[in-house]
Amino acid sequence: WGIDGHLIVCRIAQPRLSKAAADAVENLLPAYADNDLGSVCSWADRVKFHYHWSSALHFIDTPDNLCTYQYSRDCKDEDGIKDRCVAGAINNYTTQLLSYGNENSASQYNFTEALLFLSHFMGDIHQPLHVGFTSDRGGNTIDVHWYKRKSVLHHVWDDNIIETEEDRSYDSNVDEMIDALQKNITTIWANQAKAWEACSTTTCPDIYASEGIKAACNWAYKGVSEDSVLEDNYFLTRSPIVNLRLAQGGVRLAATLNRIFG
Ligand code: DCM
Ligand code: DCM
Ligand code: DCM
Ligand code: ZN
Ligand code: ZN
Repeated sequence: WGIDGHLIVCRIAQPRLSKAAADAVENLLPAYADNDLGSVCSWADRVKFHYHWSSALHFIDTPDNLCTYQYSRDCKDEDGIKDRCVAGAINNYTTQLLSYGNENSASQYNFTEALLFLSHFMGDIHQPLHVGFTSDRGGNTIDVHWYKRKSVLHHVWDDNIIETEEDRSYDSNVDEMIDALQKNITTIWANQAKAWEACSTTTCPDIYASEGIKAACNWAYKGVSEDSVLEDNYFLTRSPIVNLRLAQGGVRLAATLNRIFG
């Protein structure tokens, strides 16, 4: 996701935290965040170049046209980095944060960075094209038009659909979009939201990634080819999927943090 997608995920998550998790997050956030997780939800994108190793942790490449995900096949050890994909990163930062508060762990990890990475990657794993095909780099090499403007399919899903929805439905105000999604989570999605949280361990990135590649095949790639013009028909049928994935990302980030700090 771009900046707004990540902001939406973190703003949905933070009010859903238990007292224990909210306290831990407040202690771990840098002072300049002013206890607003949303304000640092894109930190991981800004440090990609400085922490070069981290740039491969924002996505998973799956085999072209297979429309399936398997951890052992798709999240390999590469370039000296173990479990190099967004599902591996979620597992690793979850494990780090589970040792927060333990004696002797204080010097081992930077728990602030672990929280910021986990909060960001929980968003990215819910962007369908962050679990896309290998040869097109998750839609980055597919040139399209978004209405009159040049774009690439990956960017349509990171940013364009969200921006168009904000402009059309929320008077260009992202806070209004966040309010609307939060309202849906407690009303029409309330039963589903319980199921989104379910996870027999602390976090379940393999579930999120499997859903992601299915959504990529069924909605993101479907009907799109090089130089496709994507406009109302695509926007109106895909924006509900974007809304769902943003909501799932926020609910699951909160559920994961609640399990970690519970
Ligand atoms: N981004 C940023 N600064 C950078 C690189 C990326 O703010 N130097 C943000 C804006 C992009 C988003 O990251 O919309 C894309 O991130 P990704 O490429 O991980 O989806
Ligand atoms: N930051 C942090 N924890 C760290 C390193 C950085 O909270 N261990 C914060 C301080 C920076 C912010 O992230 O002001 C953005 O980082 P950068 O300036 O590298 O983009
Ligand atoms: N990306 C992806 N899959 C890839 C390569 C990149 O999902 N195989 C994502 C990371 C960024 C965006 O696409 O969000 C742009 O990547 P880059 O900055 O590497 O062009
Ligand atoms: Zn992206
Ligand atoms: Zn990212």
